Amino acid sequence: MEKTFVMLKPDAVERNLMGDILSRIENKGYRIVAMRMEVLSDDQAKKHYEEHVEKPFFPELLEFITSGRVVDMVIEGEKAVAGMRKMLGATDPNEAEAGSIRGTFGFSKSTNLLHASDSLESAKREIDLYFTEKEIF
Ligand code: FUP
Repeated sequence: MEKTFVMLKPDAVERNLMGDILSRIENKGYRIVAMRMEVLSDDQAKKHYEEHVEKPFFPELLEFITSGRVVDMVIEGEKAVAGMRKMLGATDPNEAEAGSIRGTFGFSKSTNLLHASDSLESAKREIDLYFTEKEIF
């Protein structure tokens, strides 16, 4: 069993896609072991996206990710890290597979609905950023 970190971004919440995305995750057989809605501070967003802080698109990313409610989640399941990335689809929704979440609902590379950890190491780091050990049993 693996745990991975998933975040519904402000566009997903704003567009009322939470239920649809959560049911896809549950229907896949994954367990949502922790979940919280919040508005990220600039500080939290910089920690989350530390690998992108120097990138040219970072100011736009920071503005977007702090612009509204997000939903932080820990998802558990067999091979859940790679499985969730597959369900997300490519970063650019125009290149994402048609059946993926981004391929189905997304239309912009910068507002692409959700985040999921890209490796077991990132999953551990990101879960630790958002949840305590006690919350993710
Ligand atoms: P992903 O892991 O698919 O979420 O994508 P990345 O880690 O490469 O990028 C993180 C976020 O930065 C993306 F969700 C959207 C944003 N981004 C841009 O806005 N422009 C880019 O050219 C690349 C990424």
